[in-house]
Amino acid sequence: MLLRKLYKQARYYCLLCVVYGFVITANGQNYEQIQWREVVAVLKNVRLDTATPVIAVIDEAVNWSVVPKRLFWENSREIPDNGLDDDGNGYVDDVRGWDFYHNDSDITNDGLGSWHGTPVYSMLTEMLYDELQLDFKFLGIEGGHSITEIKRSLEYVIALKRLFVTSKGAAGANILVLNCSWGKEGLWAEDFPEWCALYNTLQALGVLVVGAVPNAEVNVSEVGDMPTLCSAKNYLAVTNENENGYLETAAYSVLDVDIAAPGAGSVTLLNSGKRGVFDGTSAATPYVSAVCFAIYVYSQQFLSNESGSMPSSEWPLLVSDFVERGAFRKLSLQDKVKGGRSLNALGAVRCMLEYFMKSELLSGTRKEVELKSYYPNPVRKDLVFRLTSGEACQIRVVVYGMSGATIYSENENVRLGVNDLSIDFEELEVERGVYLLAIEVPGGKVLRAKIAYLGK
Ligand SMILES: [Ca+2]
Ligand SMILES: [Ca+2]
Ligand SMILES: [Ca+2]
Repeated sequence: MLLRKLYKQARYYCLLCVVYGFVITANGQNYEQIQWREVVAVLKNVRLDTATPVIAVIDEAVNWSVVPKRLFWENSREIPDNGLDDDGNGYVDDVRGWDFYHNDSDITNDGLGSWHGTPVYSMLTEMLYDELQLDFKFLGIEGGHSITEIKRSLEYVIALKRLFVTSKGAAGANILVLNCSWGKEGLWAEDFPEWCALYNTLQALGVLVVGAVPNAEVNVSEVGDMPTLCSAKNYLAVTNENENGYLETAAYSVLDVDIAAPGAGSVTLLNSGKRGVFDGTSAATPYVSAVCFAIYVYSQQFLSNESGSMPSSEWPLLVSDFVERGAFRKLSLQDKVKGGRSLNALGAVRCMLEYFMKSELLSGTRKEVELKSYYPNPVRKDLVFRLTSGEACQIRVVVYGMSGATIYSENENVRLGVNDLSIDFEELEVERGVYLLAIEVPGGKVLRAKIAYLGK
């Protein structure tokens, strides 16, 4: 398996932090960059009464002491540990998925889990269960090493979804999204028509597949990559960007890579049970999968509220359309990804709510600009202040003297996330004294801080 994660040093510090003597430690997933908490605030209170949705994961083993076993789908027609294939699907005792690598029913590697599989499940669990509090199950599958293994694991997903459809929900699994944080480089779609055809079958059954591109600065359209190049409409190829919106040692193509997501600097529960960095395109992919899954689940709810229905094959296209249209369009990605797209969970939800005419759910979710810190205070020369913003926007930074006179006034563009700005008090050529820093932000609010200037 070409697992798409890089071992590398996490950059836990920035230059400013070192200069000013404090350290920022990454401690979670990059929710701010994709506006996930805003999505949670909008969707968490929407009642769901559809059949338990399932997100399938093809990856390495999972550690159930890190990701709870109860979150895993259970095969109701298979009796555990009796050595028999009770449901006659060709797999003996496949109560909780199947391990296509070792060809057995244990997807935990004897309880040990794995360094790649566990954090992929952890990321999805944190987003969908801990944050969104969604009632869902994982279908856990080990596989993805050889092409035969990949095909068999995809066929397993197909069989379970098909059974769910034909039994009208009495058996099988209601699989909506399949996360594949892997792929095979240097291969071409024309050489693997049967492999590519499986994605068309998955689409017919309403399964959206989200997969990783390589952790290398290569153009997948030129060097080959599978299944990225299958060009299946229900397959989203994901690359990895950093907090500045640039690709982070990740593959690209404006023809074949659908979206970037902030895998770089991502922290989640590792196989050890401790929090740590899990990054690369393998981490970028679960962000997109989780957003797609949430969009899919709530879209189905909204449609069923209208007593509407839609052919299965249309669902993956509707969901990916919301995610693609709602994405940020970044200049930094315009030569790297289709449309310069970067995952924006709130943007995707906004598209969904507009489509279902539920935009009123969005009211009050605008994420405001906040003043997080300013230092040093008192100041001799450069005053540095840190703002966070829920969207790219323009602000006005003003410094007033205590008499009310305007000493300094500039418009600044802030980007989504953390912004460090500074003012050189020495250049203002003012007397020692107390000044007021005022930051005018969209919506009419003004953020204020008193600054003591020590003079030259
Ligand atoms: Ca079986
Ligand atoms: Ca059995
Ligand atoms: Ca096993």
